[in-house]
Amino acid sequence: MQRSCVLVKPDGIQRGLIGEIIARFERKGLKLVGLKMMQLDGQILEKWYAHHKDKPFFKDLQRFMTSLPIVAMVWEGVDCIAAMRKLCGVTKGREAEAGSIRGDFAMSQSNNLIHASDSEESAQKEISLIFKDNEIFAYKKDVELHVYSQEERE
Ligand code: 3AN
Repeated sequence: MQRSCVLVKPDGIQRGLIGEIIARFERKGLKLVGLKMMQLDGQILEKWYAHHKDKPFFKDLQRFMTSLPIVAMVWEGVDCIAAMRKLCGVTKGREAEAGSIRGDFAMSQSNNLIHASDSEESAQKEISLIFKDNEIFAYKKDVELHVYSQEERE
């Protein structure tokens, strides 16, 4: 199964949306396999957003993401990365589809509540920046018998 690394960003925590966001992923049928609260530092951020390092908004992004705690999670499911991105909505909150997390709760392009990995490569990089191997849990969840067909589970 595929894994995605998700952050509830500082604005998501300040706005009391941790539970709402987790509930949406749980209801979808995704499996939570790692969870921690932490404060990111500049070093992690530079690696995390290496592709944005030269963008004009990078300094503000770095300040925003390291200013307050975040909640980091690893979720698992079939084609989890694309499914998560749909649930999050597009980057600019005020243009995000109604029904998505950003579409329902965000207006901003920078304060957009949540991060979700955009490819398998970034998911692997992001997970390894934040989680140790023993902080990711492999366990059975019986509801997956109903969430997926047998073919999809294999
Ligand atoms: P997404 O989070 O939807 O994958 P990315 O990877 O393009 O979007 O951007 C990463 C983060 O950088 C966004 N979540 C947002 O906080 C910030 N960001 C992206 N584009 C802008 C922009 N034009 N102005 C300010 N902040 C931005």
